[in-house]
Amino acid sequence: MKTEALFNESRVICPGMVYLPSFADSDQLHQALQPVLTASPLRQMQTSRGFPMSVRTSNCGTAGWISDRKGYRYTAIDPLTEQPWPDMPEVFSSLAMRAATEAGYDGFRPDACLINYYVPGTQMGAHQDKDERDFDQPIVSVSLGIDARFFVIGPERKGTSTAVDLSDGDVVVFGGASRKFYHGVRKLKSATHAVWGECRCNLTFRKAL
Ligand code: MD6
Ligand code: FE
Repeated sequence: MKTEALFNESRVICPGMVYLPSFADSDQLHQALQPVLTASPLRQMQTSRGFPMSVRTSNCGTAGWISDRKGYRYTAIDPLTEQPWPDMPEVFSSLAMRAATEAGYDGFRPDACLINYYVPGTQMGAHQDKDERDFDQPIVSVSLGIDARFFVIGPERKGTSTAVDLSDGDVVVFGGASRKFYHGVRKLKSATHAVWGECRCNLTFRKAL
């Protein structure tokens, strides 16, 4: 479904990575997220070294991304509840498909949505997303709540970074040449959002399996 564009202008951050400001309906996503988090609550996953991650995480969709002492992978079952991850709400998948199409990636059908919650002072170190099967599929990333500075480096961890300040409702589509670029989120500054409170929620939609 192609709808009227809600954003002011889109921008290519680096080859294959498209920024769609104010593309998402934050209130609608907030509402749809609540039953998901009741079914599969946010939790601090363990890194492979046994440390708790600073962000709190959950998932919805047929596959969910997890981290534990055995490493990173996608599972069909939530290890906390021992039940399948909650279904991906229709408003989530339709938004992700529209954003991918807008960015030039037609036919994207996400099966996994990783939900990350940040509070002020937390960050996400430089990493690559490479646990998915098909790197021809993009990742659609939705920023909700308080602002954060997202950075992207390149195919190597070392090097100069390009930063983008992401606000509530902003979407970044990450694909093509930049699909495996190192990226992360700088330490969040204190702020409060009217709906999301003192936190930032990032939804990343993937075709994992
Ligand atoms: C974040 N995002 O924005 C972290 N990964 O909180 C990611 O790690 C990310 O934005 C893959 C593709 C897009 C992303
Ligand atoms: Fe990532």
